[in-house]
Amino acid sequence: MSTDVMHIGPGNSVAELKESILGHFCFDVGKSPEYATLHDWYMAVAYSVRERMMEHWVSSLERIRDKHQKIVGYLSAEFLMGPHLGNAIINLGIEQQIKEAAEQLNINLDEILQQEEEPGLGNGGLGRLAACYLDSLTTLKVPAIGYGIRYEFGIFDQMIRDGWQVEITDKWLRNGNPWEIVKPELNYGVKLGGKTQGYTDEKGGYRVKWIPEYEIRGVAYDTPVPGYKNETINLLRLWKSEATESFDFQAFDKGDYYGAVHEKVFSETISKVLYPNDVSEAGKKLRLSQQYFFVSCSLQDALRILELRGLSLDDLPDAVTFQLNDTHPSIAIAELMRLLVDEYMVDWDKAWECTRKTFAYTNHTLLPEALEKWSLPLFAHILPRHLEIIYEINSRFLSDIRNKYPGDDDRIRRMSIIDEQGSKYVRMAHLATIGSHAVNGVSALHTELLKQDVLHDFYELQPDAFFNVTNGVTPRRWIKLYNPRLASLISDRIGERWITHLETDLINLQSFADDLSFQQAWRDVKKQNKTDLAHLLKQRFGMNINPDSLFDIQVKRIHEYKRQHLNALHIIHLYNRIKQKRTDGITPRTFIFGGKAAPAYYLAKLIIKLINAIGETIDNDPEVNQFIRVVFFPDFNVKNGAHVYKAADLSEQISTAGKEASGTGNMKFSMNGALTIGTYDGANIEIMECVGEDNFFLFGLDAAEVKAIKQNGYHPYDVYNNNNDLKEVIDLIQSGAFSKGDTNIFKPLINSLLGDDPYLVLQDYQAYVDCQQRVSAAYNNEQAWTKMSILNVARMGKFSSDRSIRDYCENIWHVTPG
Ligand code: OAK
Repeated sequence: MSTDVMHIGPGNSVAELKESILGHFCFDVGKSPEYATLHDWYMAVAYSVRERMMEHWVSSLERIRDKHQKIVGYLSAEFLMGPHLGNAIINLGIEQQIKEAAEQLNINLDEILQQEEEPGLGNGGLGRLAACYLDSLTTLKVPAIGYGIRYEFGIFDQMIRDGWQVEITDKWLRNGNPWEIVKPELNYGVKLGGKTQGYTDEKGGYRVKWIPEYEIRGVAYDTPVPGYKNETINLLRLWKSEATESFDFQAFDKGDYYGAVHEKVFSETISKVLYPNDVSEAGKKLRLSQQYFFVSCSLQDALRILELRGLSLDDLPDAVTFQLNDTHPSIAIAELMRLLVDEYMVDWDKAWECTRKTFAYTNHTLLPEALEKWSLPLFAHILPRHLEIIYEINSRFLSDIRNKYPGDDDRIRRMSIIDEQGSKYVRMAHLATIGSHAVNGVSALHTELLKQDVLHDFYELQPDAFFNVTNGVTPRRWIKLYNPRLASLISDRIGERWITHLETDLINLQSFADDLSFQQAWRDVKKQNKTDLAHLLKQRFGMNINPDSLFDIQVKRIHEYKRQHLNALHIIHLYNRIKQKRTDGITPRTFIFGGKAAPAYYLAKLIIKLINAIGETIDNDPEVNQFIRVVFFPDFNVKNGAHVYKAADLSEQISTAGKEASGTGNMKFSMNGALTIGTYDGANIEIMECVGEDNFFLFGLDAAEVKAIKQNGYHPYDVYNNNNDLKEVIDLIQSGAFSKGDTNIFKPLINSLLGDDPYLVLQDYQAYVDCQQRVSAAYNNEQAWTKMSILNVARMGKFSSDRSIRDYCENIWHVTPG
C-alpha cells in the first residue's frame, strides 16, 4: 500500500504546477479565475504546494511507525513558524518552476506570497527557536513531532497611534488556513479540577483515582514541516480545545439554552488566545490549564504511537524523547507519572526512572520574574492529582538530599519543588530539572550562569546532567529565502552546499574578503536590500529614509533588559551634537526599531512612545534630519523580519550582560552581513569569538561586573550627575523637547533610570556612545567595512540550527540524524 501511495505524487514541471494551481482554483477555491482575488490565487498556489508535500508526508509517517527510530517530541507552548508558502517552495526546491508557472498564469508570485497571514503562535525568541529547530530536525531527517497549541488568536498585531502601541486582535484564521489538516479522529480527553480518591486495587495495593470536575477534548491539527530538498516531512501537531459534548442535553431539555452551551464556550476558551507576555509571567488559571491541556494531549498521543509501533511502556525512553521548551510544558513530568502510576498501574520507581529518561529540559531565561511558579491553591484547584504526585516526587527527592547533605536545611529549602518562603508556590524549573535526565542552557554564558546561580545546587548534585546547546537559526529561511540576492552571490562563489552545511562551507567565503570586485558585488546587494526596505517603509507608512545612510537596527521584543532606551539615549546625544553644530564624525544614520511590548508592560510601551517622539521631532527638524532619522517599524514579526535583517549595516545587541540568555536576532543579522554592536552577553560572546574581535563592536560591563556593581551599591543618580553629556540627554527628555512641552509623560522612565536603573543603562551609557563613535569611523572606510561584513558572514557557520540540533542529538537525545 505505502509504495503505491508514493507513486501517485504530483509532478513538478511548470506545466504540471500550472495545471495543479488551476485545478485547485476550480475544486478548492471554487471560483473561476476571472473573478479571482489575490488571496484566491494564494489559496490555490498554497494547495498545490501542500499537495507536493503530502506524498512525502505519507512516507515520512512510515518512519514514525518504525519502531527502531527514536522520535523527538518537541513540547512547546509557542511555535512562531512564519509564513509557510515561501519556505515550502524553497525547501521543495521548486522556486523556478513556481515562478514560471505564476508568470504564465499572469500572477505575481511576490504579491501572492504577501497574501499569507503569518501564524503568530509565539511571542519571540523561544517560539521562533522552536520553528527553526523543526526545520533543522526535518532537514537532518530526525523523525520529530512539534507539539503545541493551536491558538485561535496569536500574538496581537501592533499598530502605532500617536506614537503609542495599540494592540489589535490577531485573527489569523479568518481567511482559512490551507496548511493545516484537521485529524478529528485524533482527539483526547483532558480532565480538569475536582478531587482525588484513594482505593484498594485487586491486589490489595493502595491506588488513587482522580475525579475531575470537568473534561474537555483536544483535537489534532497537523501542519507539514518540509526538510530542505530531502523528501522528508515532519509534523507540527497543534491541539485545539473543544467540548466533550457540544450541549448539555439536560439543561437544554429544561429550556436553558444558554446554560447548555456554557460548557462548550468554556472548553473552547482554553486554546483561544496566546498569552502575549514575552519573558514575564502572569500566573493565571487559564495559562496553567493551557499548559496542562496541550501536554496531556501530546503524552496521550505519544503513548498511542508507542502502541501503534507495537512497543511497550518499558520501551518508552528508547522510542521517544521529550524536549521541554522552557518550563511551560513541564507539567508533563507529573502527567506522565500520573498516566503510568494511576492508569497503567506501573510501580512508582519504575515509572520515575522511565520519566526521567524520557524528558530533557531547556532553560531560556534567568530573569527571576520569568521563572514560572504557581500558587499552591491555584494548582490544587486545577490539577489536584498532579499536586499530590509532585509532593511525592519532592519528598523522595528531598530525602535523597537529606542523606547526601545531612543537616543542611537551607539546601533543602532552596532545592525543594515547593517554595515555602511566605505564600507557597510550585517551582516549575525545579520540577523540570528533577524530572529530566538532561538540562541545558542556550549559550555558553547562559549555561555557566545557570550552573553557578539559578540551578547551582542541582548542578552540584548532578554535574553530568548539565549541557550547553548554543542556539542557532535556519539558513534556509533566514538567508536563502529572505536574502535571495546574498544567497546567490554566496552560491556563485562557493556553491550551494552551504545551505545544508553552513558550519563547514560558509567559511570558504573568507578567501574573497579582500577581492575588490566581490566587495563591490557585496555592497551592491546590501544597497539594494536597503533600497527595498526604504521603499517599503515609504509605501506602507510614508516614512522617508535614505539608503545611503548607515542602517542601524534594533528589532526584538521591547524590554528594559534589552535596553532600547540606551539606544534612544545615544540618538539624543547625536541630536544634541547636531544642534550644537558639533557634527564632526557624525555619519548619516537611520535608526530603525521594531518590536512589540507586552500589553501590560507600561515602561516598555513608554519606550516605544519615546522612540516615536524622538523620530517625530527629528522629522520636523531639517537641521537634524539631514544627519539622522529614527523610524519605528510597526508590527515586527517574522514576515516583516524578511525585509529588515538583510538591510542592516549595524545590529544592536545591547542587553545588560547576563540577562539575554542567547539571542537569535544577533545571529540573523550577522549572517546577513550586519556588524554587531553588542555587550558581553548571551550568544554575542560566541559570535564575537567566531567573527573575531576586530569585526565586532564590543562595549560595556560583563556579567561579573554587573553583579559586582549591584552588590556594592549602584547609584545611577551619581552617574548622571558626573557625566555632563548624559545629563544633557536626560534633561532634554525631561524638558519636554520631544513631547511638545509635556514634562510629565516620560517621567516614569526617567525616574526609573535615575532611581534604581535596574538594567544599568546609565552605567553603560558612556561606553556605548564611545563605541558608536568607533562604528561611525569604521563605516566611513567603505572597503574595510565591507571586508568585516564578509568575514562576519563567512564565520557564522556555527550558528546554523542544524548544528544546534546535531548537538541535541548527540548529547541529549542520543539519536542519529538520518
Ligand atoms: C519566554 C518565556 C519564558 C522564558 C523564556 C522566554 C524566551 O523567549 N526566552 C528567549 O529564548 C530565546 C531562545 O532560546 C533566547 O535567544 C532569548 O535570549 C531568550 O530571552
